[in-house]
Amino acid sequence: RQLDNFPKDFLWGSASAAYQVEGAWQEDGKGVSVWDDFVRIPGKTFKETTGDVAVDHYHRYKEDIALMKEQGLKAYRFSVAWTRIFSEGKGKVNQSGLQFYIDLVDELIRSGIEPVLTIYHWDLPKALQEEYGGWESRKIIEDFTRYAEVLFETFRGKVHYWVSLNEQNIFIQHGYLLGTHPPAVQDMKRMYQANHHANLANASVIKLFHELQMPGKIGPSFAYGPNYSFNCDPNNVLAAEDAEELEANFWMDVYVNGEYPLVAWKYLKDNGLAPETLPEDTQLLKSGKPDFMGMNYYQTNTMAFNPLDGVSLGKQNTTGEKGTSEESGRPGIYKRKENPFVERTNWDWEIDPTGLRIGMRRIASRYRMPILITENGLGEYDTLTDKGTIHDDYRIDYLRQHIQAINEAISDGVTVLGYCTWSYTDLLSWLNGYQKRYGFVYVDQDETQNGTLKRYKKDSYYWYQDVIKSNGEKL
Ligand code: GCO
Repeated sequence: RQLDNFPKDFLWGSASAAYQVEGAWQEDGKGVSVWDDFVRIPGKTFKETTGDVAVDHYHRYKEDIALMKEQGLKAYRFSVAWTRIFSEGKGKVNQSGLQFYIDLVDELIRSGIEPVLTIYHWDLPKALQEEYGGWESRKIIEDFTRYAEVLFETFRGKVHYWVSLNEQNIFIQHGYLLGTHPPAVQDMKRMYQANHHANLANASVIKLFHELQMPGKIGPSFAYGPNYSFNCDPNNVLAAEDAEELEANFWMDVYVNGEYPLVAWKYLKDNGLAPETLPEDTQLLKSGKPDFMGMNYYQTNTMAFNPLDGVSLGKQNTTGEKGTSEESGRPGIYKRKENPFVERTNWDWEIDPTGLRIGMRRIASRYRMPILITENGLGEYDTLTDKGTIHDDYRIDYLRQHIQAINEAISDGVTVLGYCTWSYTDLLSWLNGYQKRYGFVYVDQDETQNGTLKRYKKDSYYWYQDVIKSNGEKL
């Protein structure tokens, strides 16, 4: 089959997040975030790693952007740390914190790189968590909207691509169900309530963006793992549909249509899990429709029927060893199984490029909206040779297959604005420390956080350079 070309203005990008790269956790008036706090609780992260220094992007952003420019990168997705703008989450703007992002954006623009700004990538101000329980209170809506407004005013006309919330489904489920992210709660009822407020906050910010007639586009980044049925047993097919309803449509339907999906809502009601809502909520949710769907893609989920006395939550694999993820699911509905048809990474993540194409088609046909791939990449161990090179052919293979899948999705009729690999430089993996590397640029930061922080280009850096130059022809 003859594939379509990538669009001429396709954004060949790469991504990062403030807490994972910046460091400088107490500099220039920055306040404390829930993550600054959480990583200090013994046993929460791999070998107690923190983002205090991370890869020191705060001081080395010029060097990092110079590498992007040399590579020919078209777009760089980064996030703003809320606590640099408002140290306590609200009140008076901290000008020196804001200045860092003004300088960063200016440097990107000077280098011909389109900034893609993520407003929230999980680093909630600790002050708001303490004052009113963060996402568990409706007060968050006003504070989050004010914070976004400052960014809109500051970067109007400079930043044209905005991501509202990054992976709401992940930070909510890890924070309130699995307990592996702050605030480390394990309570489904509270989870759905916090999630409802996040939906409202998200809609409020998108609504404001449109009211202000901001030039550009805004959308959330959803961590989408399309659900497969384990086989053609109708009970397993139903399980996969239920998983799609409760784990995917449950978020994306609200973003796009302002309404929870039918089957999921009934399930929540019947199980006493439905969030409290106000009559005016629907109107707000409906007035915050995104311009695109940001899709973070790593893997798919294979689902089978789960009996009432079956598995519930599984343990998260943070050890870095293969085969340590346990089955997990919802009793009476579905459970996750290993997919026998795909390979796995060293962190037990399934490698499934076709799943990316399937997910993109589902989004495009259900919501009729353009997609920006805001994350996709391979977390692996890398070896720095004596010559200062890194031969990461496994990463090249991974990215090549996924770009191919995007090309196929485009040829299927999906509108795609761009592709941001995760990540640009190596960075802190929230729970896996610095050994799990995703970047094109290797950073000498070891497990004990005693690296030189020196940057080295991996083989994938040069490979992506050619991909960009040829607009996806040379894979
Ligand atoms: C990790 C994760 C992250 C996420 C990203 C989500 O290893 O910690 O893969 O890097 O992909 O932060 O938006």
